[in-house]
Amino acid sequence: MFKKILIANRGEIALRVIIACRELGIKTVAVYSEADENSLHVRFADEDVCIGPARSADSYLNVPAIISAAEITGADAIHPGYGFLSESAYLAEVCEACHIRFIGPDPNVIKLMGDKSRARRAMKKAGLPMLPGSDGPIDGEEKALKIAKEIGYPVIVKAVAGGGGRGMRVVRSASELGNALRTAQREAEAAFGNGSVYIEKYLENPRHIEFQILGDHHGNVVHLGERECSIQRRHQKLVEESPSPALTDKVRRKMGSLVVDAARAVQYTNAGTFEFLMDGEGKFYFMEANTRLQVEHPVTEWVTGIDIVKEQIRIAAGERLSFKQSEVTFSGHSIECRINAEDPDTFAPSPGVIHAFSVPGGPGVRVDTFAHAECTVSPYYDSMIAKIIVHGRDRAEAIARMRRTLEMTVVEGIKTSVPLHLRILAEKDFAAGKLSTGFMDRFATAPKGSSVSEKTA
Ligand code: MV4
Repeated sequence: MFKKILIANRGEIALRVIIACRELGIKTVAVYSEADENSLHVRFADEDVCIGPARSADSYLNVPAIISAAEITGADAIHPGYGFLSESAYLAEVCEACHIRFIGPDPNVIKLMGDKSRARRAMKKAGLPMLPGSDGPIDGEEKALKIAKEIGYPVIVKAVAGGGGRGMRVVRSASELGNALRTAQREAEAAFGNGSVYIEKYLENPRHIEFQILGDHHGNVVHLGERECSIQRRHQKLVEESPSPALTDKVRRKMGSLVVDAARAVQYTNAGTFEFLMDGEGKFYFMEANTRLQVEHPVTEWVTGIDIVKEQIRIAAGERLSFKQSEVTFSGHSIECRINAEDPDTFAPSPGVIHAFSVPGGPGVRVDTFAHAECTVSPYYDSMIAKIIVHGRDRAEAIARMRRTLEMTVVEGIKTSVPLHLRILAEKDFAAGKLSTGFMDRFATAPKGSSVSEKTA
């Protein structure tokens, strides 16, 4: 087992990894930017190294600085968390060259899944259900028109290097296709330095359902069920839950086994998430695979009782999975609300100093956060300040638990999304489990000053 792990991240996820290391008896190294000197992840790590100025590009994305910090402190492994370098095949390769274990999949698998069009082909071959689309990147408007005509409008143009919604264009008729192609290519080139795009049939208001898997280095792969993440705005998830209200045990077993077979086909190791779109008839279509630990992993941990971060570490150290698929059981219902430092009506970021911070505990409540009274929410990073995760025997109990927890949450000094979450939970469709990626459209961005909830949450 590793003796010392460097955590190449900040905020709540750096703390989450430190928690797993402490329970496993592994020493930790925090890296931090000049903006994070007083953060809890620095306080609770055994050692810490400043890796640069506040800007992410100069610190949390600085591979030489992170590798140097690992070498200086003698860390055996690097956990990248999520975001930042978590899906960087380059970091994984540099780690390999420096004899530092990267806690994540093999660089070749990261590269495969990072190319959304290649991933599509590989996963189709491995047996996952797909929407009709181009078999590779589009070369020229003529071919695009031909493919779009075959699969039928609407279609969606997506960046090969994309994911998370950047460089996408929905096209509803042939007359729009040329412009959409050029715009998507230009956006993709600017955002990723790679202008390649591909085409898929566009599904209106689908559900977003993703399967969590774990694979070890001995050929064992298991799935930990699904998460429903349909409640999102501008490709930022707001509420996630497990199980999905739309799945039966039978469909979970069927989809789970398809995903496990597909992961095995590419020799997938460590933690992974396979994202699907689900249509109104309950049909699934593979969208993309994420080769990192995800923000919303706690809902899966709570319904399965499996500590995903500990498993990632054990797997990276070469241990076998300690359980079989038949030993993975699902119990109750878990919901996560992402609390962001933002205006609940305009969604504008609201960085600053938090003067008071309190989330009630009680049965079935978990809070993953770096926040505390008098801490600073920096404008340099993601606006998420806390994840509130609840568990109940069933979905109704989980919803009631989340509502009472949010009602008793105190955050003073900055605005937060707590009031928005209370409005989401109060929706009839939410209670009924009628979710889709269009759910948030009903909460149109209000003009500034038009709402009573513009006070501090
Ligand atoms: C789609 C889609 C409908 N049809 N692909 C958005 C993020 C990116 N990873 C893929 N996305 C979508 N791809 C087809 N063929 C709708 C979306 C989409 C979406 C997906 C998941 C969660 C929220 C979403 C919000 C808008 C669009």
